[in-house]
Amino acid sequence: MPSFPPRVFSGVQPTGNLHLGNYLGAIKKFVALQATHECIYCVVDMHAITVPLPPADLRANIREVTAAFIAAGIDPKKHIVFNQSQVAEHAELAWVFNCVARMGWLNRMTQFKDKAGKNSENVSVGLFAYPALMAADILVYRATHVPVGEDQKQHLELSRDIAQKFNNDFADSIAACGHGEAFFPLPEPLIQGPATRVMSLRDGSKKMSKSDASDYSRLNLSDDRDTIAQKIRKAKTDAEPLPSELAGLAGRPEADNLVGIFAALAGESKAEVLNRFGGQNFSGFKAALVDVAVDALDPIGAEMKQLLKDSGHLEAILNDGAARAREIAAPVMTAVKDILGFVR
Ligand code: AQP
Repeated sequence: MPSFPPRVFSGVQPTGNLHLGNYLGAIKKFVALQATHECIYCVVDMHAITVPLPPADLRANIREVTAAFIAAGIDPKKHIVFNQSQVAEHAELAWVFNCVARMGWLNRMTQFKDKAGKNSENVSVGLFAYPALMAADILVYRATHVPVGEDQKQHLELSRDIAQKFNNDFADSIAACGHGEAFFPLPEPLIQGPATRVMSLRDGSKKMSKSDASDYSRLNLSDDRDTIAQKIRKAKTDAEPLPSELAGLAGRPEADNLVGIFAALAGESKAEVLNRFGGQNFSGFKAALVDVAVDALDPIGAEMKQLLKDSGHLEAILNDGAARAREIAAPVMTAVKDILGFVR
């Protein structure tokens, strides 16, 4: 496989209730990667319509995710922040990938099974085809690195399979069109750290999620100090004190989750957190967790509120980002058409 210039791409769905899991699993890493990589961050609104969403909510959510990106520290001038539907090449390449990906591959996607549940005959075709669109999002920029939470690992593997199959199926044409041995890189997931899968505050076996009916299951980026404090105080725990060693977290999903959240927010390892709090009961630990959570989230929430007062400014950021994203995506899509044999 030839080497491709490093480029980061990732996205967040504008489906409302942006939460601590989205922040620690994705957005915080987006911010850090800006120092070392060229980054493209996308509000993936076309993914958001795979489930029913009222247009007014979608519009508000797109602004909310944009505001969260900027408030968390993404620089839209140095890097690219844009909205997926404003760059038509995502949809164009997704169709090509629908014809590259195999039904059997998509049938194995656990997120589809979770989201469709018993209702799989009635969910949208888009929900099923979601991972092919996600592959197009990444590969239309020939991105090499994708920071995501643990839940997206399987979709990333599928993106690599699609890229590999395209490179294999069209190898002769790729070479004949002057693109060498491979047209698409195999994108690498970036999933590290203590909070790659933040769990619900109400149930340590369930992922913290935007769609959980209970607002107490998550810390939203828009929560104020009092709400953050109240949700942490009410978070489910067990009756034992915190262990001093990592092994003591086994079989204690709620304790493990809160320690992981503390570690990620404080920039420590879970072992360091246990070193400090091992043997203590949850009330002292939760009070310290409130402090680190408020320190990390409150400035972001406050800045989001400010930014959301000026939707014109947020839209200008998205328009500028879309124009710059298109400059990268359009020649990639033109090359894909030539490789496929489309007549332009
Ligand atoms: N609980 C989580 N822990 C760590 N990372 C998470 N992410 C989501 N939940 C967690 C990461 O956040 C990024 C954006 O996610 P998304 O909005 O595109 O979609 P999602 O994974 O479907 O998010 P939700 O919050 O769970 O939404 P619903 O309830 O609609 O399913 C991704 O990198 C994701 O890994």
